[in-house]
Amino acid sequence: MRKQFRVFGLLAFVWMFTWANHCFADDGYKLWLSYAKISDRAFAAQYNQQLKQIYFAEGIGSNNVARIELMKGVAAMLQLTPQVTKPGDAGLLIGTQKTLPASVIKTLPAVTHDEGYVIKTITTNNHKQVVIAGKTQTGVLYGVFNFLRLLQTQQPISTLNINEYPRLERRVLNHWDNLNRTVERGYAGASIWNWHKLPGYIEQQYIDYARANASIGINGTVLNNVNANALMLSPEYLVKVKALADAFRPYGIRVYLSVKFSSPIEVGKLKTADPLNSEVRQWWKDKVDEIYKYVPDFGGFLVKANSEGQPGPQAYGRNHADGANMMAEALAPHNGIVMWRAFVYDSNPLNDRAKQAYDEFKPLDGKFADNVIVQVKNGAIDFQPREPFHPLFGAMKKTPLMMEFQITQEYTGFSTHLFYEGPLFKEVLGADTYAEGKGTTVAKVIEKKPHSKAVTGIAGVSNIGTDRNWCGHPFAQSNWYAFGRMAWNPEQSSAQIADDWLRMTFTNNKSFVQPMVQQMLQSRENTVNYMTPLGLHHIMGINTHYGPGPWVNKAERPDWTSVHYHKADSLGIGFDRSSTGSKATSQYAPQVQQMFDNPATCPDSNLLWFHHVSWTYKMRSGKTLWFELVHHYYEGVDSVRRLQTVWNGMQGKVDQEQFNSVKQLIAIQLQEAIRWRDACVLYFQTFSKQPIPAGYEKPAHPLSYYRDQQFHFAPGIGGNI
Ligand code: GCW
Repeated sequence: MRKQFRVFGLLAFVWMFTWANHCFADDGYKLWLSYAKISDRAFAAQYNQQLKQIYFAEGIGSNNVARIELMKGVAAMLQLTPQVTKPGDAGLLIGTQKTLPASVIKTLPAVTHDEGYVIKTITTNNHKQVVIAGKTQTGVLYGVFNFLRLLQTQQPISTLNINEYPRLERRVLNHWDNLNRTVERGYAGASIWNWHKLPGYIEQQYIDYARANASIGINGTVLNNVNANALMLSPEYLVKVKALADAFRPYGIRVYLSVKFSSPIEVGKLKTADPLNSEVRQWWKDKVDEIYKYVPDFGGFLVKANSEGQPGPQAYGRNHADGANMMAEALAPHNGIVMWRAFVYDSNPLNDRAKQAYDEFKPLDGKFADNVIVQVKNGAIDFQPREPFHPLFGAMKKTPLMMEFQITQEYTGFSTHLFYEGPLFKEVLGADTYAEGKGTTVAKVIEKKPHSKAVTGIAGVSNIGTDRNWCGHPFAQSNWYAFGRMAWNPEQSSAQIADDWLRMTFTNNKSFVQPMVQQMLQSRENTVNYMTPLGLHHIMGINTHYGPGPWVNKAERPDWTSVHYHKADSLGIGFDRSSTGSKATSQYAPQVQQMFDNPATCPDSNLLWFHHVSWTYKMRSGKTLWFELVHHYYEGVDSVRRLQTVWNGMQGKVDQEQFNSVKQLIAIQLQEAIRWRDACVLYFQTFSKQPIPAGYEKPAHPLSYYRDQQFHFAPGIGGNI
């Protein structure tokens, strides 16, 4: 009997232990806001001391989201419930410039930007106080999140003097979410918008989404796919949009919608959507007035027109400015804006699709209404692992331009590859357009207002879905995070952002953070190497965009094939966009044009983007192009192996569930990297007729094996639903 009890007791213990482990395991849902308890007592002491008493100025009541967040973070990290007190006693004071005591305000620099804030350590009557002061409540919220970040990343508190403001006004996520909850190019489950249960049911995930966005300064969200469904503008859906807008408002987040250009026909039952037709114009005005009744601070429209089969003004002989201005006229009385996309290639397949956006938009420079901003993808083809910066950034001096990055990893390994996008964002934002002389970086172009009423902004195509960890891959969260941080200030370094993110998400343990920052920084180049080195692009599997497909030679349009882009033949490989080819280089300022135009000055990383180069061409390294190409493909795979070794050494330093998740994903990434490498090297070898050099491992299968592989139901296909 006794023995039985003992066995039972032991089993119960084991069960409880497993259960406890399970409960406390980190499944990634908390993102970078995990607020883990600070174990370094000496460090925690200074915060504990300072945060015993907090003063919240008028307007920051117990329902205020900044206050709730602060109390939650402090309780979790410091195990402390601060006392709410009078200004004089407080170690921490929080309020706006108008609501904090004048004696405190006079010690602070003025906050001029609406979303700006200061965090400053001051000394009052011999005791130290920390003040968080915003110009508005949104500024206060951003200040609180910054303060929590200091605590999460274990920064000292004794001499704070932070003065922050966003460099770009509209920092927006673009969801390519369809109404049936599929997500175009989404790799993290279904759409988080549960349209069926809205407006009645507000999921906790909506609130956590808003918190996460506010914590990195994102202040807008376009809820639906740019391949838009006209139903979105029907009262049935607008009431749901209102429910989401109401949930996001306390977090400083505005809602925008993608609209279908032909909505007047589909929803309004008109015969035309011609932007110069007066009935059509009136329909848009009425529709916009109706939207503002639901959502008084509605942000505006995002439009994909005359692109990939989407309707647009060109069907009526009108141009993009005619289309955009019609919507702008309807939105202007409400201070709404139009984000009109420059990702266009519809009409006739041109010899070089990379040129089409410039050709269509450059002549319209200065013709857009004040509240229109043209949204330009970072490169001229389509979110490839590397593209030279889009020539429009140096070409539209009178038109505000908005950057569009793709956070979701359509072309960079879906949600199985560890690909930190910070360096990609940085490379584009830091590229010199020479538009107004040396130093006119893309960041400066988008930050500048070409006219006094211009709006500035940046968009990121979201990688968020219903997966428990939001983004599919634990490290994919870093891309959402980095997008927000860089949207706030493009000058920040990718390394610093990665460092903060790792600390906030996993641990402050240096032996984890330092090597993983290096791996994150390297990860982008790894993928470029095993997918599309030296300026290769658009050689992925057709439609799904999954895996390698350099052999794709048949599609509805020539510019959806791979052979159109790599142009490999017996002489060499690459797309000649120089002055001897498609002349796409002429769309850049003369300094940039000259650099790209000449293979001797064109960086290796973009060589095959701009030039058709002979297999025996001598590269800077001294190797021939063929060997250089092979070397990059192999280096790509080797670097993933190094990543694997580093990660395997992290067991025990991070949560076990997170560790296992990343470990499994890296194993998949490695397999896929090898497939990319072997498929591409074997395929290009049929043209170069040269060997894979000795010392490199031989591909495991013949080329036909890779060509014949099929992948059913790869995620991310969608559109117009
Ligand atoms: O990258 C391509 C994608 C399409 C997408 C399009 C766009 C939303 O393959 O799925 O459609 O770009 O940006 O409009």
